[in-house]
Amino acid sequence: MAIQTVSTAPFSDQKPGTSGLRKQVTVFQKPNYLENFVQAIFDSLDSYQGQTLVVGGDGRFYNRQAIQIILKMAAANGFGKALVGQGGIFSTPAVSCIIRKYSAFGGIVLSASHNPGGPDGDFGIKYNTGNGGPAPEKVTNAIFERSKVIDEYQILDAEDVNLDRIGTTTLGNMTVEVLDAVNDYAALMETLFDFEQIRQLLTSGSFSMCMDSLHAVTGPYAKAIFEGLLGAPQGTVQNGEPLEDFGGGHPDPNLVYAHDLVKVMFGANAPSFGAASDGDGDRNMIVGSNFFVTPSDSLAVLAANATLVPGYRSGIAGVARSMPTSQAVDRVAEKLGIDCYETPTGWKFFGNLLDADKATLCGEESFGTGSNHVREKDGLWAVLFWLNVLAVKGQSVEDIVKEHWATYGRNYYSRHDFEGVDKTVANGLMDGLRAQLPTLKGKTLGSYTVDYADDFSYTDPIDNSVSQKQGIRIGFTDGSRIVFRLSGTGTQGATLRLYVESYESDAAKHDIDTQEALGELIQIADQVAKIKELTGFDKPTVIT
Ligand code: VG1
Ligand code: CO
Repeated sequence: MAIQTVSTAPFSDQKPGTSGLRKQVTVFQKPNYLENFVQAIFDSLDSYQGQTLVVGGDGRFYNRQAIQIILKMAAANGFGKALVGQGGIFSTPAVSCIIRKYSAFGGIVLSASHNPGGPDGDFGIKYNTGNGGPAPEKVTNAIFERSKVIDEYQILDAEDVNLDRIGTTTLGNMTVEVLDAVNDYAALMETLFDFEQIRQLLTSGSFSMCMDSLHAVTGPYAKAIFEGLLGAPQGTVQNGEPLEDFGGGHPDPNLVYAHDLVKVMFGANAPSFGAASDGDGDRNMIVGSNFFVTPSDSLAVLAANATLVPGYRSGIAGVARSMPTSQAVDRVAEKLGIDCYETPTGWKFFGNLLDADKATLCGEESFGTGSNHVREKDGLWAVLFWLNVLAVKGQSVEDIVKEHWATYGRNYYSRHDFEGVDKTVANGLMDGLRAQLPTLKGKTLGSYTVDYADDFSYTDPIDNSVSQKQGIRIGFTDGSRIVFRLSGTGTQGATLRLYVESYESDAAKHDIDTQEALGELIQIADQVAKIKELTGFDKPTVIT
């Protein structure tokens, strides 16, 4: 088996976005495209010779081929060992768990998360560091710089590895160990949650649950944990077979794309509890009987109830949320007397806070919640957390959330996505907003007065790195906010995200329809940014 050095020419478009490099499958299939990026990753790392690399993906189309290439390149570049999930499968939180458990040097995650898959869909790749978390910007910038000048890569000329058989083989001088994809992750969950109490709830006969894996990676994890370890009836997990194209759907757990779950949970005789997760298993959607829990509220409820759960019994050190996430969790932190951090969008910004034990729970409005148990957001962890809280409190999802609002007040919150906007138009819209920023403060817009208007900039409190232009915020004197940003995970055109939030302390006003409660702010956002006029969209593509 010989190491081959292959000449190549750089691609100019390998800049990682919010979460790694995401492109259409057809782009990744171009000769040398994947190889260049993988070599750029390795070239940006120091001292990994003889060390361990974790490799796994969400099972989407091109996953297996990509893993074979990465393994042969890792062997040629001098890694000592690779840990791979059986069938090439690992959920994103499972990769994080495995990196940490086996003290690996780092890992490569293959996924485009919530983006559709299949030959005409998307593919993605990202590098995670030794703490198990997505590489920070310092590293992703170095990878991008390297990708712009790369002229050769190294790959082993060898047979493909059998990814389906658990056990150890060799590839040149590198050992390849194929691991059961679920076991280590499930074992970690058992250390955090009261499985016995959850089992009693799920087998009591008075509680029912529906988990929708959207034909994506959590199927085998959810079946093993809920139907296996926790005794829930067969069929609790729906759409539980991971498919290379996710059955043609968007593996995105929201009210639009998780339509099968929505039908069950908002239909007659709805189960007590419903949940869904995304392509790579790091997102979660929580629903009660006829009741949707916003991810921002979910984070706040988990923080408020953390000590009911064994893994967090002794309290949480702090919380962190991405900037566009609602401020519901801030109120919980205030009451608990702990710090609340506000970071840019993307899980990579939570890593330092988690490592330094400044934050224990983190969350994003985009259906991502997690804790210091790994360094990724974790869909099934959030589902188990909710089940554990439900088992202890013996209340319905709706009662828990309404009680939470009565205690802390309600942050009405919604995100409007405008998908497939022309890139130039979207950039023009953001530039137009930026140009207005200096003049907005003190202005009256409808019944609101602008308190501040800026382009969010974040200084990491641990390493002092600065990230600028992370979203335009317009805050009003009563605490309401509108936020605009462009997505960094899409692969075609641009997606404009509008985030709208207002606060209501009066419990008598907690039952208003969200779009109605935010109606005036939504109108103001459209006027200020000229969304309809510039994009030609008369309504958002997705409202959550
Ligand atoms: C979106 C979400 C962001 C999330 C990211 C990755 O990014 O808004 O909160 O961290 O996806 O999620 P953007 O740039 O499109 O808004 V996932 O599940 O890829 O890993
Ligand atoms: Co994801």
